Amino acid sequence: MSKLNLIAQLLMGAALLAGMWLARRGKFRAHAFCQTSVVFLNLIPIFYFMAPVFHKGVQPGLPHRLNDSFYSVATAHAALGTLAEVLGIYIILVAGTKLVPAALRFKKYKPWMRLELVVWWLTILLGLGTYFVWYGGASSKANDASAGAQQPTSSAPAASASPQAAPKVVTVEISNFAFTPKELTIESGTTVIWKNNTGRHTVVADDSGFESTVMAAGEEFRRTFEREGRYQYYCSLHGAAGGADMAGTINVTARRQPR
Ligand SMILES: [Cu+2]
Repeated sequence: MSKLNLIAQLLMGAALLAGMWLARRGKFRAHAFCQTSVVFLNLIPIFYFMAPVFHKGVQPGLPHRLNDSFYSVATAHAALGTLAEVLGIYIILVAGTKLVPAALRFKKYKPWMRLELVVWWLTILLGLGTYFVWYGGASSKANDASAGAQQPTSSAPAASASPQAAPKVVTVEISNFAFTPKELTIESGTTVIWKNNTGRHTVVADDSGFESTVMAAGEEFRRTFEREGRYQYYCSLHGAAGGADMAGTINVTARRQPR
């Protein structure tokens, strides 16, 4: 979805440049159609993809995590993108309709339209930045990290060990937008370590009982489960409470062997 949006945004940015060229050629009707289509088409990815992702993944970290590029680039992109979209609709209303009262209308089209094009393209650049911070660079780094971490992990006690040697630490791997194992059963007193191998993810309990920060590749989050029960959790960037998409479950059973 993020890749599809990236391609769509680049195409729309290119269409706006083509539309500018149409205006220069004096083809104003085609110009108006082109620019108007882009501004309104862009409402679809905004409301169906970007706004929900921002709401779920970025808003919870604001403003205290703005020193992390994951939050700051996305926030700048969202702010400038909102401006670009609102300004675009305003220009369309002034230039193409009589809905805007005289006092609020501009008379010189060119400076406003140029400003809009610049703001729009700056938004695209910040969007590219967001894409690479969120989905790009981190994953290639993570591949190295997970390859290097493979050997020490395999020597750790396995989750399926006999009751006599009940493991006190169990690992859940995070990669390919999934938690592995997705469902894990442990004895109470066991510590679960979530190891993030690729991209940025979080571990958030459905009942808010625990919550990690946004983890970069190579980072981990741990929690010791003392109470028996069923703990559902999800990644706040790629999943949702109730087991949707990127989510998992920890079942905590009674300790089989008293100390
Ligand atoms: Cu995730």
